[in-house]
Amino acid sequence: GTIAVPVSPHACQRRTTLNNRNRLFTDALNILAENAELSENEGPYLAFTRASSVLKSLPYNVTKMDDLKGIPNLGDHSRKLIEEILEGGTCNEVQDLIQNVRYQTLKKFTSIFGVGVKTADKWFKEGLRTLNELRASTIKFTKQQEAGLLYYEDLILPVTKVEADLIKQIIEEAVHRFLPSAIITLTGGFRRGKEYGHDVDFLITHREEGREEGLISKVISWMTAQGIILYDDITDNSYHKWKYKESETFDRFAKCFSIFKLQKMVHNLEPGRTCSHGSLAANETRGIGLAGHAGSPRHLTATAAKDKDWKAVRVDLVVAPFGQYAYALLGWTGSRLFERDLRRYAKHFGHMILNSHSLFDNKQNTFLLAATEEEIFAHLGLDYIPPQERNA
Ligand code: 8DG
Ligand code: MN
Ligand code: MN
Repeated sequence: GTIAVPVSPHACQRRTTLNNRNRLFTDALNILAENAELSENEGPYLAFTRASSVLKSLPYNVTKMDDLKGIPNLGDHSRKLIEEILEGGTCNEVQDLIQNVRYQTLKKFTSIFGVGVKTADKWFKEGLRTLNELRASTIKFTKQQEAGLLYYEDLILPVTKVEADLIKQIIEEAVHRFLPSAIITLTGGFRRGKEYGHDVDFLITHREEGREEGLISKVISWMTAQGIILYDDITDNSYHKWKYKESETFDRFAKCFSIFKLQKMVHNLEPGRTCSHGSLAANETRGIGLAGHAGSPRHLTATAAKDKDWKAVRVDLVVAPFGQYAYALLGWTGSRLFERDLRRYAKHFGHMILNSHSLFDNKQNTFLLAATEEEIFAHLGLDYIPPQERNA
């Protein structure tokens, strides 16, 4: 017979590739997780996210409840959902949710760059339901939200690996102008092997620590002058103000949340045909085209034109000093649950504090240096998990 290898309850102790054999269940669980997140129910959000994640890591298709024997992170609610899907192919709670107006509206609003759950909920409670209602309203948007609405139709399109590699070349050219031997690494989902992403994440460093200081504003200024940047929000490095013992989700690196204007390489779409995507929100504004400007006083519809030769793409740039590079790389590669469980594991099992800058050992009262991700896993007493297996 086969010897069952126990499945760890920690995502950072599992190997999760992109080959998800249980999509039917994980899609349903992700919808429940998303709904909990949109209702700011942190407990259920984590429970459904963990349940989904553990199923993603299984090397077999679940075909009967017996297949779930000994699998951690599956509560009663999640098990019931799996059972219902095994019996009838769908889950009533999920079917109801995807028809639910609040769920649909909050999902649409939070898909706008710069809009979080609290803001989306506020707009929903004010009776707003569509993007055009937002655009026509008297709401005072942040600069980020204005850009989010302006480039909405492009930003909800998946970014391809080909586009990510093209953006990498553009950034390399810009960065090397100011710092010739700077190292630029593709992080986030693309480093985990994904073919599509919602944005493109980059980490930049230089072997001579200190040389990276001030780089980001020079690079963004130059690219802005080249007409490549549609939006940028630069944050300076504030690590010096940080109490190192905090394990915050957000780091203190110099960074830029931006929107690139990516020139389309080939015009391979027939005239009048748009890229296919199933989003309601996209359909809602489609057809406005340039004429849409008349009905939208604040011109928040720049990407509605079908025949434009560029695409707006979200890009995150992060600059790390070389001594923190391995920690930054680990922190920016994700997935989000993998990161969360790494920090939780460090705290509870290693009495250590992990963040994207460092690892602090409470017992030895010292920072543990690392030049590679492998060394960080070793400090934590974990088997090394390569990026392609961090899709938790
Ligand atoms: P996607 O873009 O394809 O949707 O997937 P992703 O690449 O895994 O997600 P992401 O939202 O781009 O986040 C990439 C990693 O960056 C993720 O593990 C969390 C990490 N990260 C930080 N700080 C911040 C931050 O301030 N904002 C965001 N969005 N992500 C951050 O370490
Ligand atoms: Mn990303
Ligand atoms: Mn990102």
